[in-house]
Amino acid sequence: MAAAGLLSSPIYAGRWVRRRLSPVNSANIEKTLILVKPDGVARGLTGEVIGRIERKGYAIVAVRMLHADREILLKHYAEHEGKPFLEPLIEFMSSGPIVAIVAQGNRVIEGFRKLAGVTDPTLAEPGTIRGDLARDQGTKVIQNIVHGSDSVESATREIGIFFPEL
Ligand code: DAT
Ligand code: MG
Repeated sequence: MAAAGLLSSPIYAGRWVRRRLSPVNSANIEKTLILVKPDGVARGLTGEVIGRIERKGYAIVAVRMLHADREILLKHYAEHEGKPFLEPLIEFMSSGPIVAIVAQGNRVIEGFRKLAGVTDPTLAEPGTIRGDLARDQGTKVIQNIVHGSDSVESATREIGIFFPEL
């Protein structure tokens, strides 16, 4: 078949479209760890956060309320070892109960990070959890309502910390 004929063949075009859209349109079911932080729980925003996850279409597959201790938080935030905000972060995260959630869906890791908005709530877009519900408190650590895993590796590791039975 001549090159032009090959390109216009539906089979070839179908392959090209599938390759161009990958991985966006290919099945990529993931799980992510979400935490409603002590500020979110104290303000009664747990239901709001879960509602936004569900309304987006992700499935909630596990939920647990706990008061995290230093040991579990040092494990969870191991990537931030040595950073100046680690101590205030651990103090804040252990200051009250948190709600740990596992959500599942196609590309949920990236999708929940978009729902959450960027780290700094002053800069997070309106429409996001952090942009709508949090603001700069002038504290040493940024208080921003939620945590969401940032990669498949982090998600697997973090789910193992909060839900060892899964
Ligand atoms: P994210 O939660 O958006 O993934 P991160 O993993 O970089 O952000 O940091 C973990 C948390 O630590 C973050 O939600 C808020 C706090 N934090 C991050 N950077 C900070 C900074 N420069 N000063 C104070 N707190 C910070
Ligand atoms: Mg992070």
